[in-house]
Amino acid sequence: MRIADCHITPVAVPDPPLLNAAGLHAPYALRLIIELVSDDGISGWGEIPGSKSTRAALAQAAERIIGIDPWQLNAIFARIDQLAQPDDRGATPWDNRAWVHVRSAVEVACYDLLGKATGRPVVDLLGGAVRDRVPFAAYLFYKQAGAGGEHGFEREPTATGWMAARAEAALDHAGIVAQAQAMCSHYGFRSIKLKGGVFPPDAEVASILALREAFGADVPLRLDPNAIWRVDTAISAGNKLSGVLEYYEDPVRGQANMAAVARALDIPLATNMCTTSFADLPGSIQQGSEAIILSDHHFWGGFRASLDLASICRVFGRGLSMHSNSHLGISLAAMVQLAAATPNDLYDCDTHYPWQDGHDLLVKPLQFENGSVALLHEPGLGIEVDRARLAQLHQHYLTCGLTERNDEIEMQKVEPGWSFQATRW
Ligand code: GKR
Ligand code: MG
Repeated sequence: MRIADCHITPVAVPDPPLLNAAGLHAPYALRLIIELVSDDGISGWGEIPGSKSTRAALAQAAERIIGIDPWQLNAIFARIDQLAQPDDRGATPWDNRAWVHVRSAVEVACYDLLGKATGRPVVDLLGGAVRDRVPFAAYLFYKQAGAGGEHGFEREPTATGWMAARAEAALDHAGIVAQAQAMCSHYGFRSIKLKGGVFPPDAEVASILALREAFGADVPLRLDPNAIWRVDTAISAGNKLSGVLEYYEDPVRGQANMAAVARALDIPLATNMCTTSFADLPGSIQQGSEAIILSDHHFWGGFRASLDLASICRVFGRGLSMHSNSHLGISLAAMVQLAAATPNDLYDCDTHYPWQDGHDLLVKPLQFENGSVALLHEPGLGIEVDRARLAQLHQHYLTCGLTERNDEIEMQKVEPGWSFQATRW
């Protein structure tokens, strides 16, 4: 079997006006969909974040892998490595590197292809399942009232039963609690993460305390200010949340700062911003900067790299959770196959999927039940892509005018003069 063709389709998916440390989500989240076609006509799919630079890198890689046997992942990665340029994740909450995403897109699509060619689910190609369902956490966001673009996202009844979660956003603890209740009752989530770094720290601490009061001690809570707090701020907020947070995600920037916060608090620290590559791991272990790493196959470079990370976490006694950006069902299916093959105890994984629910490009979108998604046992990722939907989302891409994620610019549209600060409070 050979890779005979590769199609890369940029898509734009409606996204609500979610706030974070870097500003505001645009009305559309950008993703790249890759389809590898084998010489015997089998398609393998992958999905990654969709910036212009990543698209250019993926197009270069695609040319170099035509004609290779998709089983030869080492040879495929060697070809990608010949092209790869050093790149930087940047200071934003999301990861701006192109080449880790390219490796992930190609590897996931190859695994989907190989699974289909052999009649086995990807999880079997990764060593077999250690769990049959993968639990996820509710992912709460403060929202910007009135933003959200022309498609009138707030009016689309795409996730019936939890419109409250999509209603007015404000610094309103009751609103955050209502969002959590709606999301948990619709999807059955049993843990909750609040995206912070938006309002002054005491306000976000108050939101967490309101969630604790509403949900009780049995529902684990997490807060993620995306690294824009100072060490003293993070320690003082952390002291108010001791015994309340399951983990404290990237309260500050950089391993040395994370280590200082970790030493001062009895709450485990987690990261998807300060330890994000294999090169970062020695520093993390030496300094003790975090107890939990949020893996993400999109930016650790694929399934095998994520399983390598999982092994290192087991050796060094680090916990493992899973990070997410706005995504569609191909990514969700890949996350589920990977989590099912990961032999670590896993914290409930992150997913933005509820914010994209109803806009998916799968013929049969994956379903959440009691907060978890069942592992699909069909060949490959177990999914079928709806080509008409794919074409529609590509059409959104062509008309929406976005080619890069830039939450700062979106924020400036509603608050002129607003600027992203790497450390704000
Ligand atoms: O979607 O606004 C967002 C998040 O802040 C995202 O960009 C982060 O990468 O979810 C992420 C996180 O856990 O830091
Ligand atoms: Mg995070």
